Amino acid sequence: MTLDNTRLRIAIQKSGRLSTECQKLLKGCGVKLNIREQRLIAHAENMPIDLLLVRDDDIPGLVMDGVVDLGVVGENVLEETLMERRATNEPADYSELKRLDFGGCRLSLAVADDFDYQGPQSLEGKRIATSYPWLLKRFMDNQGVKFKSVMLNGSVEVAPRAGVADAICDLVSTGATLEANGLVEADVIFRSKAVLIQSGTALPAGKQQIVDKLLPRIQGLQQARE
Ligand code: PRT
Ligand code: ZN
Repeated sequence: MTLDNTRLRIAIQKSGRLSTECQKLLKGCGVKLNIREQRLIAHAENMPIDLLLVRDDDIPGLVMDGVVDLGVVGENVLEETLMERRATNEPADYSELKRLDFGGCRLSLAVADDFDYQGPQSLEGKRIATSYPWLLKRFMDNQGVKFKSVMLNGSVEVAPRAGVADAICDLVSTGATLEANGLVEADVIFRSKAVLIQSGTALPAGKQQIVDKLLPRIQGLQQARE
């Protein structure tokens, strides 16, 4: 399957916490999808829309590089990518079309339940495991606290027990994962929801028309759920 550049390209998470809601959102907008396992691309049957099914971490970059026109991603991943790209002088333009009503979570500092946490200063000189080094650094810089970042892409919550770090900075929704690992939430550093973003460059008229059709439908769907 190939991509036709006259069709609106939307990147969504292939499988994970955002994928079901994203597909529901598109269906709710009247987009008929035929998503097959293992396929990277899905063509809408009734509108000139192609979906790219990818890892969530790749979505902001695909939008900012103009590889896709739209993307749905968590603000946590968006903001982290933005900070990294700005620091490395990579393209970082995009516009936010809509904050969505799913994917809610918070990025929080957490420590072992026997750690005497008196505020971010308690982490001075400590090792903090995270998948979000830029968001963590911004928060700690604002607090004037120096620390060592331990970059982990998964299993962040086991780092303190494994002796790899003194604290963690990870996503939390119910708090069950922290509790199961003997950790307590110490400070929230970022609150996130899923967002719909668009590439920074103007779209050709045909594609823009589709976006203008989708947006009020999304608005309507979200209002109906409120
Ligand atoms: O494979 P791919 O890279 O696409 O997926 P992923 O595993 O990186 O992401 P995924 O599917 O876990 O999450 C996608 C997005 O969902 C995140 O970037 C957030 O914007 C949002 N989201 C909402 C969450 C959570 N809630 C969440 N609870 N992402 C992750 N978690 C994890 C958290 O990391 C921790 O391991 O769930 C655990 C904590 O959950 P609770 O309920 O026990 O507190
Ligand atoms: Zn990911």
